[in-house]
Amino acid sequence: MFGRNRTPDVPPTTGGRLVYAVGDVHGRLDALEPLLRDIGQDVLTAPPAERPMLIFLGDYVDRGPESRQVVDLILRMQADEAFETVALKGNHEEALLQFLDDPSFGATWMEHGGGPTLVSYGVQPPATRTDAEAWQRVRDAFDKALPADHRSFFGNLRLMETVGDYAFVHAGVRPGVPLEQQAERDLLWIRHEFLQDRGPFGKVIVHGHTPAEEPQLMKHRLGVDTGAYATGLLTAVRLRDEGQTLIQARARRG
Ligand SMILES: [Mn+2]
Repeated sequence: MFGRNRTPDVPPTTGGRLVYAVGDVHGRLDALEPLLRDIGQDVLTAPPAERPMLIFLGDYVDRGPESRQVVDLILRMQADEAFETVALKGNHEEALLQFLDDPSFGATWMEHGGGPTLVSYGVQPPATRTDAEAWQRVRDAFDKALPADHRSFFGNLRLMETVGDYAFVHAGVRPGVPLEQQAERDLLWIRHEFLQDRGPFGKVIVHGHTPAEEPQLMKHRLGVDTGAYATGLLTAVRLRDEGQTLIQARARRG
C-alpha cells in the first residue's frame, strides 16, 4: 500500500528539520507560556540550518480557563519569524465552529468544556441549557466577540502536516487507509482503533487527543497529550534526525 513502505528499523527522519510538536493545550496558558519559553531556549542550544517548525496538534480551547489567550499566543507565534508555526485542527475547534453554525449545538458543546471558552471571550453561557432563544443570543454575542484574526485562525486550521517520515494529526489515523485518504472525522476523533493498532501507518504519527499520564513514544506513533487541562502538565516532542526528545512544562497550579 502507498505510504507503508518506510524502510523498517531505520530511524525516522525529519529531512534535516528541527520540529517541536505541542500536545493539547485546552486553555492552559499557564502551561503553554513556560513550554514555549523552554522551546525557545532549546533552539539556542543547537540552532538548525533551516528555521525550526512549531506544530500545534489541536484542542487549544475548552475546559481550561484561558482559551482566548492561548489562541492569541499561537497567533503571536505564527507572526514570529523565528519559527515556522503550523496549527492543526482538533475536535474542540470543530465544536466551536459548529456552535457558530448552529446555536442548538451549544448545550452539547458545554458538556465538552465549551463554557470556559465562551467566558474567556467575555460571553456568559445561558442559565438554562435547553433555552433555544438564549442559545441564539449567546451564539450572536460570541460571533460578535470573536476577533477577525481568531475567526480566520479557526477557519484555516489544517488537518495534517507531514515532515519527512512523520505525519502530524490531532487524534490519529484509521489503520489500513492511506494517509491521503483519511477522513476528517477520524483525524479529529479516532481513539481505540488507532491506539490499539501497532502500525505501521505510512508515517510515524505524532498526535494528541487521548490523554495519558506519560507521553507515548512508540515505534509508529508518538502520543503527547498529557491532559494539561487537568494535570497542568503540557508536553511537546522535539524531533530531529538524531532522535526524539520530550520537553515538558508544568503550570504553577495543578
Ligand atoms: Mn481532542
